Amino acid sequence: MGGYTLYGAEVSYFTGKARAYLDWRGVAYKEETATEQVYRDIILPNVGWPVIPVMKMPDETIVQDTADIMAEVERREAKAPPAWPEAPLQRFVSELLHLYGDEWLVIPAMHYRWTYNEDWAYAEFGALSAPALSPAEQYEIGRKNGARFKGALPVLGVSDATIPGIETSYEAFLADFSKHLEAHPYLLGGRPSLADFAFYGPLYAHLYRDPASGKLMKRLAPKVADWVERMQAGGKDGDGKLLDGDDIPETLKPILARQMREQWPALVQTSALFEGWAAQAEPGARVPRALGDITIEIEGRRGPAKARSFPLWRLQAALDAYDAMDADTRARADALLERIGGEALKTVRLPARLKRENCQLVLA
Ligand SMILES: N[C@@H](CCC(=O)N[C@@H](CS)C(=O)NCC(=O)O)C(=O)O
Repeated sequence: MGGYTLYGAEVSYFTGKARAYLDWRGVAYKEETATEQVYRDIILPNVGWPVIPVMKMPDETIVQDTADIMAEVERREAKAPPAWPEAPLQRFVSELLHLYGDEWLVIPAMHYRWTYNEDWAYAEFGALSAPALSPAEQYEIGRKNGARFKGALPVLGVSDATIPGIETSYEAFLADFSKHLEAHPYLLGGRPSLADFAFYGPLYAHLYRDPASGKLMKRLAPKVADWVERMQAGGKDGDGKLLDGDDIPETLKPILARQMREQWPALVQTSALFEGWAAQAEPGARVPRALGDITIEIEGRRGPAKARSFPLWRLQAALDAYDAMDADTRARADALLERIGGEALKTVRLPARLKRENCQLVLA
């Protein structure tokens, strides 16, 4: 049997997330750059669409989606402590922050990359796709490949109307996260867990590593840059434990409150469009990547975005964690939700369930 192989890229958000998890988990794996050849020979035939990261398991099974990769490695390795916190309120909060890191911090990550690091990104994209070519040839390839990613900006809701709000929000997020890091080395205490891996995707691959963005982070939030570096080193510097008593750090509440203000309304609009789509679809039908148009609002700036369906999948995981709680935990969760402006999560549910099949999101 072979070992684990992670196909991805240093510039890639979700490869960063998977890598941080694997390094913390301490499993032996190799990382291979997703060149054009890797897309052609491994990713497209097994996954069906061009996406990274993709993980080959020791038995050659191919897994896509970082949550599935992590869950599969957790299952195979059965190591302690687990990446998903066991305490029920911490698990729920982890899934909320997972949803935020994966599906909302992508907005500042992509905005800063393509507004302030565009040429650099083209060179990087070209170098990883065609490592043997000259820098000029790589730049041309990078422009072509990068166009697909830059093209995601309007889908995410990055526009002239929203950019000032995105920047205000990101800077405030950095301030809130810095305050948290003064009190705790990681999001839920003395070791990384699910939410840290999800935050690392944007905060490393784009917002730390892209040169102009990294400069901004180091200037405004050196503690966050330090967290990135500690995560990069495997996240082993804390006391190895999450907070006792299923506690949620006080300093996470401003971050969660921001998520409720900004991301929740987008999810509610997306869920309403999903309802219309699901009413016409059969179980097993592939959910379209976008379900229509929504309006997002960030720090008072409103603008159009696409109703991306994938965030509903992460939301379902968070709601499932809430619904699995016993009465005492639920009372603590409800008090937290009231504090962060998230009361709606007590009762609002997705109109239909989702599941994953063959690396795709489908109607359950
Ligand atoms: N939910 C997926 C997202 C993966 C993803 O969006 N990867 C990006 C690179 S960081 C990509 O390849 N995107 C191509 C696309 O969305 O078309 C995961 O967690 O693995």
